[in-house]
Amino acid sequence: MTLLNAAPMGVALFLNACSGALAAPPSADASIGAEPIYEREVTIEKFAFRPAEITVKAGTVVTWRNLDETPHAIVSDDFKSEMFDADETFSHTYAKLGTFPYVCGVHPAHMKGRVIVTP
Ligand SMILES: [Cu+2]
Repeated sequence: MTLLNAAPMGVALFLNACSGALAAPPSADASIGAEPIYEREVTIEKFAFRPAEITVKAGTVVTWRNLDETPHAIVSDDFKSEMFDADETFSHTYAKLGTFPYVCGVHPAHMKGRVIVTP
């Protein structure tokens, strides 16, 4: 007779343990989702930046993707990339407000672009 009483008790404890374990993760996910991450991509194609001018919010990660067979590089007043080859990328985070021109370090005379950073 005591065995019949013991079984439901065990099931109840098991369910409580499960719901307790499931309760924690959703709140953790919500705090991660609260901070948006801005990303923009500029492609390098036929020795040109496309688009040559972009406007982004402060904190945006801009990624240049080289679609040419030739290596290119991004050179700005604030930073300078290594040369990167076909299908490779280089990323820079624009934290400060302003207008930031850049050129290709390999072909500076005719490969120019700029990033405008707004609040
Ligand atoms: Cu170039």
